[in-house]
Amino acid sequence: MRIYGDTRSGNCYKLQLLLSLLGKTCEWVNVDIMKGETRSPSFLEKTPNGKIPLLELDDGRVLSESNAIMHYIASNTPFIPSSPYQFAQLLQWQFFEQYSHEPYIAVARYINVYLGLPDDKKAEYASKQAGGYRALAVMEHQLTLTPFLLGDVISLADISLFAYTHVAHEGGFDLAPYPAIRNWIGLIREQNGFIPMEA
Ligand SMILES: N[C@@H](CCC(=O)N[C@@H](CS)C(=O)NCC(=O)O)C(=O)O
Repeated sequence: MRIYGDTRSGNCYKLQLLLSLLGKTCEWVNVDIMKGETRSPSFLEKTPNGKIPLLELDDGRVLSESNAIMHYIASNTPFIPSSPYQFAQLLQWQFFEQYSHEPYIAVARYINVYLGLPDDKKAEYASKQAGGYRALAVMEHQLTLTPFLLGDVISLADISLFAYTHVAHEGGFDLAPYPAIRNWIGLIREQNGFIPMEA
């Protein structure tokens, strides 16, 4: 099993963090998105959508989409709740992450960290702030009620949302007004097997 990824990408870090929390390892193949390596013919042959992370199994089958890959890696572990309601809540947070959080916070971070906030991207960067803060408010609401997103126990929902939330400042987001989120970030950092995102 191998993962094609970029260590600065939150979507890829989700998998590195999950594997480490589970005490598992996996071959890592570095893909440089800034050099266009996700658009090379050989990579597109593996995955026509041309995105990382990509999981490749030993028999050649592949899986894309970070949150789907997490379900494969964590199957039959406590990171996926067995109750149907809690399982649906897990999906709820992962769909929220992809539609209401990542497109704002991760994209603002990409414009700043990867592209260096060029003048022609400043308007797009600014346009991401309101949506990002809306997503943070939704998380803050839940995390004032429960220590983790699904309740008392860490799950894939927390890993999916931790990836870009803990580096939200790199997209211009100030976490100071979100004490419950900051507490939750601390709880995740205290988990056995936690590894930081590579700079
Ligand atoms: N929804 C996808 C998003 C994947 C994604 O946007 N990956 C970015 C890096 S974080 C990428 O591959 N960008 C390069 C490209 O689009 O060519 C997931 O969760 O895996």
